[in-house]
Amino acid sequence: MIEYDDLYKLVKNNLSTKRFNHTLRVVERAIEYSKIYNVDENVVKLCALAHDIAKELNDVELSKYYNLLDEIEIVNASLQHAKIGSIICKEFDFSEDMINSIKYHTTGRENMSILEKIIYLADATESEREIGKNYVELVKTNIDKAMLEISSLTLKKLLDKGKVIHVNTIKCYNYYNILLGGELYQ
Ligand code: DGI
Ligand code: FE
Ligand code: FE
Repeated sequence: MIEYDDLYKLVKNNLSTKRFNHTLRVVERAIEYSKIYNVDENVVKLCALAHDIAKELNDVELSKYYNLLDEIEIVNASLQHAKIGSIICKEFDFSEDMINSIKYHTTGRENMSILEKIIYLADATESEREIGKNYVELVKTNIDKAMLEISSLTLKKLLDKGKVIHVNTIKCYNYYNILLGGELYQ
């Protein structure tokens, strides 16, 4: 598998300073969560570092992957980087679970692995996320409730803005809502 320092250089070269600094804050948050949930810190660090690797690819680079996108990803730029990033990560010899943590970091999905949840939630709760940063304690104490709260916030924000909703975003929200017995609104 790729070394952290090599991936660090690669990601740094592919992202703006602003986006790279976000990535480093996600790495920090993901390390915090990995300690609580006993997930291999090196694995978590690599996934957090790579999670937005495809965020700033130009249209020509993105177009190489268009045949692999579904009909919602095709029309929505903010969804493409997760799927395309996960394809790029195959080159780093990432495990299936690591690849999935990149693939589903934007939408989430039903029944996520602990690694997938850590990357999704570290991204949403990094220290400069205006609302998300308030959920750090919840992530540490009840990660599934945090999944419900964060996916609910995302869904509301997207609906308010009239965005197209990916089926995985809905599946994620419903899965954690049912898992918790619909407790969010009780
Ligand atoms: O890449 P980041 O900005 O760090 O964060 P992200 O990958 O979690 O999310 C990128 C954007 O994708 C964010 O503005 C929310 C949006 N998003 C998440 N789920 C959906 C979505 N956009 C649409 N249209 N549909 C979704 O289901
Ligand atoms: Fe992202
Ligand atoms: Fe991100």
